Amino acid sequence: MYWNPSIERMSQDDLRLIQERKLRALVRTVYDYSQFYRERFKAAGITPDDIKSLEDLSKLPFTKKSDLRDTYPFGMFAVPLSQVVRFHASSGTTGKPTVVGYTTNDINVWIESLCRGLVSCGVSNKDIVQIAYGYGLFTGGLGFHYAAEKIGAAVLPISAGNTQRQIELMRDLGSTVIACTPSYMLYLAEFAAKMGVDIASDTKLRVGIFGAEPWSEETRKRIEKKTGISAFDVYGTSELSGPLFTECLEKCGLHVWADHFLIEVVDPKTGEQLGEGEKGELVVTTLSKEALPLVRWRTGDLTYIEMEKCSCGRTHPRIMRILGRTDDMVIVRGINVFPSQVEHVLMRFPELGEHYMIILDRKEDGLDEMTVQVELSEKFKVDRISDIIELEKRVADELKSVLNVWAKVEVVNPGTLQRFEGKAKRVLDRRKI
Ligand code: DLL
Repeated sequence: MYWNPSIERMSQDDLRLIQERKLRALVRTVYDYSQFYRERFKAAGITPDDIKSLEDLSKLPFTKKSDLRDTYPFGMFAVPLSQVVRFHASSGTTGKPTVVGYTTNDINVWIESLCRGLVSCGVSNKDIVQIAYGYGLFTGGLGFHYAAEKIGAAVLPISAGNTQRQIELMRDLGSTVIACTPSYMLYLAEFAAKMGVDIASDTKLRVGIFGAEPWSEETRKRIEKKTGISAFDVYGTSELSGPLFTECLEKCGLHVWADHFLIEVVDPKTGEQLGEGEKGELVVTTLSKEALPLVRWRTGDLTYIEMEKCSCGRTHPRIMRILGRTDDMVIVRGINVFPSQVEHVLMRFPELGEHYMIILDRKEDGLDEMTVQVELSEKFKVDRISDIIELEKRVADELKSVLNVWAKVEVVNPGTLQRFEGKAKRVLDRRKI
């Protein structure tokens, strides 16, 4: 099933023509209407006439989060505020907050993109969609809300949190689809079990659309096994609009709607464009956005691109599951460690639960120490403390072989680590405190 079949299955040559036409128009518009971009282009010695085809894309300068912060709140907007109909904002955990704005057309493009995604995950007007992403300044709740309504599904706008109510309403109303962070889904499943509700047999839930934070293939398998649902990945960022790109039923990458977004992957250090299949940082140019158009936006997210037509029939390029962020990589004893690598290892041990925390300390001798706390699985019963010690050693050995750095592993009782309703925070870096 498709939402917009003629576009979703359009030939790649035709998509390319659309992209080239829109890219030329974008460059002209931002040059004419945004002082920020005009100055950037001038500094790079570029005028709109230099951008004729997609091959010219790499001549354009990058934009990044620090640009949005430096020009807070409206310095990168390219329309007068009278044309803005909505704002979203980030909390600004690492500095000044950032504000994003949308025209009516921006909202429509966002909804259109996510409608295509919802339908590609098998969601239809027969579904009841429980939206357990936060509503408000975060884009997850409202993004899913309008798209699910547009396809004619019944929306349950419960937002994140209030976990007992989530389970009760899921059971009583017969929600068939849930949208939330993967870590919140794990918590919901655990909470339901404590209430004596088995999501697989006591509810009608059949599809979950999970994103806003990194998660692994192993976590997908665990969610599906625990709840009996089919779990799909969704990616987006507030600067690009919000949740935008999802997997389809094939589950082999997330479709990026090429009529609205032009993607590249670049070497995070040098900024050099990388080829299809090569891992690097995702860079996105928005082809339709009006209020906050982004030229070569450095997302900070690591992935690779697959151009081949998907077996679902969609021709648009795919990005693979996000492998991590350039800035959530931690350096431990000089070695680069991504939290997603740690999750990947932990989830391979059936004895372990899904909740974990990475703690970084600096010892008196100046050396870094990494501790990985992870819960024992509820199902795994231990009689002797020596079993735990042996398990900790096996996990530490496996982490060492994958990460190349030693981590102290502490297996803790189920239910003891912090749970998250929104984005999970898995790293506590006490070296900086
Ligand atoms: O998280 C938008 C969103 C809402 C996406 C609901 C999916 C579902 P921000 O708060 O601006 O926007 O955070 C964007 O979250 O740069 C990634 O690092 C991370 N992220 C988002 N989706 C995924 C995903 C929303 N599927 C930042 N896998 C991005 C891994 C993700 N990381």
